[in-house]
Amino acid sequence: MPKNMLDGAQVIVDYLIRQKVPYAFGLCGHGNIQFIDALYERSSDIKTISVHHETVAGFMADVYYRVSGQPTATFTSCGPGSANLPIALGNSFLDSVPFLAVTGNIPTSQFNRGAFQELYRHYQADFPSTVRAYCKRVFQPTRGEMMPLAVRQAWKTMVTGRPGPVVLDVPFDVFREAAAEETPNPEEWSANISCRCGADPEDVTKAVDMLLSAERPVILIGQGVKYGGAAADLKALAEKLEIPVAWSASGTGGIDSSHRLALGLVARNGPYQANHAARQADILLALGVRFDDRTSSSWLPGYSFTIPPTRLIHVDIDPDEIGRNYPVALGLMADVRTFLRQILAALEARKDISAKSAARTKWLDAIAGYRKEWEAFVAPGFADEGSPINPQRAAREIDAALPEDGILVSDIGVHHNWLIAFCKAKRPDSLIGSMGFGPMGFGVAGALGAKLAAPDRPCVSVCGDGAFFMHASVLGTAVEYAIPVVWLVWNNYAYASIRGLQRGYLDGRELATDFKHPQTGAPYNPDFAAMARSAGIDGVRVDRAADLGDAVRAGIAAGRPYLIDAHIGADRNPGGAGVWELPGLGQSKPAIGGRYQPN
Ligand SMILES: Cc1ncc(C[n+]2csc(CCOP(=O)(O)OP(=O)(O)O)c2C)c(N)n1
Ligand SMILES: [Mg+2]
Repeated sequence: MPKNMLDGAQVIVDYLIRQKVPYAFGLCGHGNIQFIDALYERSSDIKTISVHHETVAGFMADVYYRVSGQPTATFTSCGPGSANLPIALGNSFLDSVPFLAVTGNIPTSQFNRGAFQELYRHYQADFPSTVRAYCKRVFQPTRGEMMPLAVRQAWKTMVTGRPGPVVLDVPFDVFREAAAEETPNPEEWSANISCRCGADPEDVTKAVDMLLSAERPVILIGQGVKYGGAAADLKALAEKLEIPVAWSASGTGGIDSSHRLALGLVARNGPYQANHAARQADILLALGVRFDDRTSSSWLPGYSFTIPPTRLIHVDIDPDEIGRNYPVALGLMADVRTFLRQILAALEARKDISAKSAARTKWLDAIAGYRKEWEAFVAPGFADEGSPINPQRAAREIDAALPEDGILVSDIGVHHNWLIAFCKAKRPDSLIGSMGFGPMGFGVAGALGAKLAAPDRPCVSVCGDGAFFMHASVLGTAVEYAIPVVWLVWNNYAYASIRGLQRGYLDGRELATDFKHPQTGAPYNPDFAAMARSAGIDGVRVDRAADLGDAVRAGIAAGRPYLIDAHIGADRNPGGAGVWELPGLGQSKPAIGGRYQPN
């Protein structure tokens, strides 16, 4: 290599450092040892975390971003090593979270020869086809000198517009080929690009007119509010116009749940006041929301929404999401925060605002009535002292034990449904979950990424027994890197969310959804607390609701990795005012209220 030349791997690592990436998460293989060597060279500038399953690396990178706003990178080998990654890529892609996945591939000189771990039967070195549907873009530089362009374009694609994970697939020889004398300058290529586009000023006026003329307005917030840093402006608008705010599961925490205007989750398992207000709204201002089936009661009118006659103002950075599922009275491609600031500025010039806000009393009083009905409906669950622990009570105990700045990372399953229904998120990152792809293991591994992103904040993973067993390797990673997270294993001896579907939709024909001892038929699981102890981690078992909060507090106070094996009842699902349909199998029924039919 000519003097002063950086090779392909060095260009990537140097560029990551210039982009202030503090961590690379990954797992070795022959296909990426040269990349790891470049990380070794720069180990005082970027820290390498070696995990025990590639998916864990992706989930850590994902949640690191959700907490810190800083994208990081993963590294995986060729063939199976990188083939373990698409679950994490899909998760981040659907939830619009960026990370750079550096995947190894076979040497270009061996393309299409069927070398060890080459996917070649449709196209040479064909990892890009594997991940095409799972990420925002794939780059595959095939010569060293292509690397500077690939790495800067990959980064820019990842962070601009609607963010998402990008794959940089690097053939073996390209890691070591001479690439450049210096890396591209992030100041020139991505740091100064802003995607904070506003809406057309005429449309801003229309939106203001619609909001001011509304009698029953509701604001619905999604992830765009959280990741767009729009929480403060949202609160300002809600308070200025006295408009109640509901959220999709992805928008949880975009407004403090205990704010007087906060309605709660709109979903099949959402509270009565949130669904019943959203479906009666005359104007619905949707900010950075996707209107997926779980938010929308499977798009069945009258449960979560009734659009039309509700007139929808839908604002999103990605126009593909506007008009995907509901017709719009006003669809605006814009950054949510910029849009909110435009609206707030436009309202300054309007005179009649306080009269309009005061006229909202009737609507807010009606909502207060719905809230009362809901609170009476759920009250018994909070008082249940039974064992195994009532799941609604469990959600409340866990939530109450977390301090103001605590971060709860949820996994996927029935526990997630309970958490999003009953945790009172205070901040945009109080309750983190995977909302689009929903892979088991997200919360098990993601909590490690959260803790690295916020070392001073308590980070608790609440995960199913199924998912924890699937990804129990995280215990080793927490020990090896001294990452003091708390795992609360929501132990119900089953893939309970799916067993619930068999019970609800298939006349109780249960198969392959619970964990049983072969001889006795008794519920079976490994002893998770003992498993943790075998890894050098404190592990405790909890059977009583009254002990759950103390266990969480003790885990947080330990300052070391900690596991709580919590025995929680499986036979309940969180009921709400919405429904969910599995086409062909039927619809669930709302647990409170019915279908709203406008006059
Ligand atoms: C990787 C992956 N495999 C399968 C599923 C389908 N699935 C969704 S929830 C669930 C059950 C999870 O069981 P557990 O972790 O014990 O959580 P629980 O529902 O019991 O709270 C399954 C199998 C999934 N989402 N992700
Ligand atoms: Mg379970």
